[in-house]
Amino acid sequence: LPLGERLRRRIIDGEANGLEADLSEALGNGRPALDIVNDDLLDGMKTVGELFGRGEMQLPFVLQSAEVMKTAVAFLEPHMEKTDDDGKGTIVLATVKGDVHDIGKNLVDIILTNNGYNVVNLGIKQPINHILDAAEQHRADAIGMSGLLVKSTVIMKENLEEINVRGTATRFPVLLGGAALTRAYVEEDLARVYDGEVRYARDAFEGLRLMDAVMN
Ligand code: B1M
Repeated sequence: LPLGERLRRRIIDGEANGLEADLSEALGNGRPALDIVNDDLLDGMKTVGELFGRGEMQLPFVLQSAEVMKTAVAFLEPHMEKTDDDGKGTIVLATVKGDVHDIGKNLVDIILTNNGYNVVNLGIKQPINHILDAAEQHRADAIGMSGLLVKSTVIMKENLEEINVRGTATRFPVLLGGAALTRAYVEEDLARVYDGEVRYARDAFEGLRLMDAVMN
């Protein structure tokens, strides 16, 4: 198989044996680490999601694919481009209550960190009071919430309402991302609910652009 296809298959099959050799080969061919993530690895995860959604793949195998994905990203991370300037701003990042999906959130962390932001990554299943406590404690410039389940889109709405109620001195700008969201739901429906600014990030790079906009 061609290298890109081989990498894609490693994610789908959850096969870590030989993964690092393949990734090294791809890097050796001059491919930027982020392109490998975006073009090959994420494409494999997309297929995993489709197979699982059709009932053609069982959950333990999805978990195995996720583990291989994480190993691959960790291997590639030191090869990603980084800016020299840091301290561009602080964001508190979390996967919302009830949701364990964190691969996308952690990619957002990597991209923002590599581009000069201080990221306070709280992890998964985070209730809004934890997120707000951390945002206040770290004097965050923004809050980022991730969630992949349909029910997480409802949690995000409740979280925005909770930020309104808690009446924090700063109305944190909020970035939302995750596969179950749509731009219209965030920027029309949720924007009506929230007293501050709430924006949708389709991917980690849009997250970076939005964070740059918040800081300007
Ligand atoms: Co889950 N899962 N899963 N799963 N899983 C989905 C989300 C699902 C769509 C699969 C399907 O049915 N086709 C489905 C949700 C359906 C729904 O809600 N209607 C689903 C389900 C049902 C479940 C369980 C309920 C299954 C079960 O137990 N019966 C369970 C839920 C547990 C829970 O959360 N309470 C579950 C569990 C799991 C695993 C643990 C096995 C594993 C997660 C491992 C982990 O993350 N550590 C897993 C996986 C891997 C998936 C799929 C296959 C892949 C997700 C992924 O990592 N994608 C997923 C299918 C899918 O998404 N279509 C699926 C790659 C990742 C890079 O993409 O996170 O979307 P993503 O991030 C993107 C953008 O969304 C964006 O940037 C990233 C790319 O640059 N982004 C942000 C994300 N967050 C952002 C935040 C930002 C900005 C951008 O700023 C704040």
